[in-house]
Formats: sequence, structure tokens, C-alpha cells
Amino acid sequence: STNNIITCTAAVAWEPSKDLQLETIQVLPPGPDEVRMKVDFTGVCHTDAYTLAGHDSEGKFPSILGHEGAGVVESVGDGVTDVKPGDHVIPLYTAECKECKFCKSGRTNLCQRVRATQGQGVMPDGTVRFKCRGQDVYHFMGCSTFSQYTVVSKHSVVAVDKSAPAEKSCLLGCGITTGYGAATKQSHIKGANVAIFGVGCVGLAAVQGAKAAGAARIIAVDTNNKKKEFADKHGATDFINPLEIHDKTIQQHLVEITDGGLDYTFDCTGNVGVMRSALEACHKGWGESIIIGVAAAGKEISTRPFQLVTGRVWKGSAFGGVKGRSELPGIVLDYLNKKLDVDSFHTHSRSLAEINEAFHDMHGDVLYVDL
Ligand code: NAD
Ligand code: AHE
Ligand code: ZN
Repeated sequence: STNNIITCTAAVAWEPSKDLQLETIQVLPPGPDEVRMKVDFTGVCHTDAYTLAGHDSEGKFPSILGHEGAGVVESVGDGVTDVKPGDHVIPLYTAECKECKFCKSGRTNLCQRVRATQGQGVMPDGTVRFKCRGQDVYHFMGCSTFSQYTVVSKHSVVAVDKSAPAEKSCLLGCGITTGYGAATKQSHIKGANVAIFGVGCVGLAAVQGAKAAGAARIIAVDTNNKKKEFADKHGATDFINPLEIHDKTIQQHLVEITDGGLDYTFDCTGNVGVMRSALEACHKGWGESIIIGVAAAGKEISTRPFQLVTGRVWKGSAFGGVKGRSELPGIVLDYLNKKLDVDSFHTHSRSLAEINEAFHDMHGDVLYVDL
């Protein structure tokens, strides 16, 4: 273990709805069961924007946001055996301790070992590893990748193949794994009819997952016609713009063209109206709808209970249901073996100094439509 403090640059979120501020910060050494890593690349995700906008009930300020990163272990604290300095790693906002009730259940990826402190923006011992201008700065989602160096719990990081380029593999820290995992984890998706609502990063990855898992029909639903080209490329068999469906709802249309509805639907928009459509587009008796999108604060979902009484299932998934330490290295190998396309998701590059522009890049091509 090491005792040195690292001085480096980070983008600090001082308060909600303000641009991130580039700052010189101090990163304290990793404590027991902690890992300090150099962050080489990070993605920006809508969830970072959501928290920065003040919509996250767990949002803390000042903090260092970012949770879709990749880099190299710099040093480790006592008790860390699974990663060592020099390892190429991806931090995990969904930790995996392999020991808690959740990890041992075999029924969920939602490890709870560090989840309570993670939500409070602190390390498991209740303190922070970031200082800026003499002040404590909070962690975010157990990752804080908008910094040149960060400290994470040993349960919240996994070593991956060194040959994976970090500017691509960082995207496996959230968006791509979320969509790909959510689709591939559905046990009866082979031969199934599937609809994916919203084909941005998460939705396109779900299209890829559905194709990899052998789904029969993969219908991409998006209000932005520019997304058709991407949906086709990733394996969608159909593209439907709900704004071009007249005299009936999108769910009625989908039920009509699929002989009674979809076996699986996925919400990848975060829009609660879309979530309802996705549920109601499911086949009576067995269709399952999986919520992936993060809805704005205060929003609630609704449908007639009859929809569930008659066998449709409403569920959701975080990080694609993927157990990070056990399963992410294999997904990185899927990428390296060209089973999973990650490269085409890398559309823009920015330096850390341009991080606010990166948020604008992310919002640039999005057309949010409340139907
Ligand atoms: P994105 O902006 O890239 O994609 C959203 C897509 O939805 C866009 O193509 C947009 O045109 C489309 N859309 C908007 N309104 C629509 C409507 N009414 N009907 C159909 N399509 C519509 O976003 P993303 O990065 O793919 O993320 C999607 C959501 O997933 C976000 O809410 C994000 O916060 C969430 N997310 C959740 C998890 C998780 O673990 N559950 C992980 C990552 C991201
Ligand atoms: N903190 C928010 C909830 C945000 C949320 O749902 N986060 C997703 C990941 S989004 C990744 O871009 C998630 O993993 N949720 C499960 C969990 O344990 O946080 C709130 O409403 O408080
Ligand atoms: Zn994310």
C-alpha cells in the first residue's frame, strides 16, 4: 500500500445545473480494501446529466461525477488481492462482493455490500478520498471517473484484458453492457419477437444482444428517423417511428403486426409514457417488458392492472443484470473477439478540459418526445 497523495485534474460538480469546473484536486491514498486507479477514458452518460441537473435523489455536491470509465490500477490498499498495480480495469457502479445475500442469491446482480455508502457519495468507511480547495468532495456511483485519478472499493472494480483499448472499453462500464446484458439475460429470447423502444446507446446495444441471443424479430421503435440506419446496422429487422402511426397507439400497432404482441419489450428511453406502451405491446399471457431507462424525478408509471392480471410481466434491470466482477471480463472478450460491436458506439472524442462540450455532444442528436 502507498501513502502518497496524488495531485491531478478533475471536473468538479460544485452545484446542480452549473457547468462542471476543471480543478486541481488531491486524491488520497487507497484505504484498506480500496483501489486507486488512473482513469484513461470515460464516457458521459445521461445519468451523469440527470444527477448534475439536480434530478437524482442521491445527488450530492460538490462531487466528481462519471461512472463509465476505464484505466489502470495505480496502487491498492491492504486486503486487495484481485487487482494489482498495472492491471487494466473498469470501475463498477454495480458492485459485486460475492458474499452478501444479494450476490449469493443467484437471482440478481444488485450487490448491496457498498450500496448504502455509495448512494451517500462516500467510501464504505464513510469518508471521501477527494479534496479540492481544502474541501471534501463527494464520490459518485462508486466510480467518479471525471478525474485523472479516482479511488474505488475493491468490490467495485474488475480487471479486464489488457489488449482492449480503454477509449472503447470504457463504454462497457455502463451503456453498452446495460443494453446488451438486459437482452441476453432474458431466458426465452431465442426465437422471440422483441421490440426495443429508444435506440440510443442502450437500445442499440439491446438490439445487438437480442440478435446475438437469436431473437426472431427485433423491432426498433424510435421517434427520430435518423436512428433507423443504426438500428438496421445492429440487427433490427424493423424500424417504426411512433409519430408516423396514426389513428391508433404504437402499442395497438405493434400488437397487430406481431399476431398478438411481443414476447419481450425494452424501454430504453426513460419516458414513463413509453414504458406504458412497452408493457401494453406485450403478448397476453407471457409477454415481458423490461424497464432500463431512468425516469426523471417524481415520474410514476401506470397501466390498467388487467394488463398484468392477463399475464404480462413488468420488470426492470440495472447494468443489464450483469455481475461485474464475474461477467464483465467475458463481455470485454466478446468485444475483442468481434462478437460484440463496441467501436461504432464511439462517436465523439473530447479532452477532460472539454467535458461540458461532451455533455452537449450527448444531448445534440436527441429528440425527446412525450407521446
Ligand atoms: P439516448 O438518448 O442515446 O437514447 C434514447 C433514444 O430514445 C433516442 O434515440 C431518442 O430518439 C429515443 N426516444 C425519445 N423519446 C422517444 C419516444 N417517445 N418513443 C421512442 N423513442 C424515443 O439514451 P441512452 O444513453 O441510450 O440511455 C437511455 C436511458 O437509459 C436513459 O434514461 C439512461 O439514463 C438510462 N440508463 C439506464 C441504465 C440502467 O442500468 N438501468 C444504464 C444506462 C443508462
Ligand atoms: N439514483 C437514482 C436512480 C438512478 C438509477 O436508476 N441508476 C441505475 C443506473 S443508471 C446508469 O446510467 C441503477 O443502477 N440503479 C440501481 C441502483 O442500485 O442504483 C435515484 O432515483 O435515487
Ligand atoms: Zn450510465
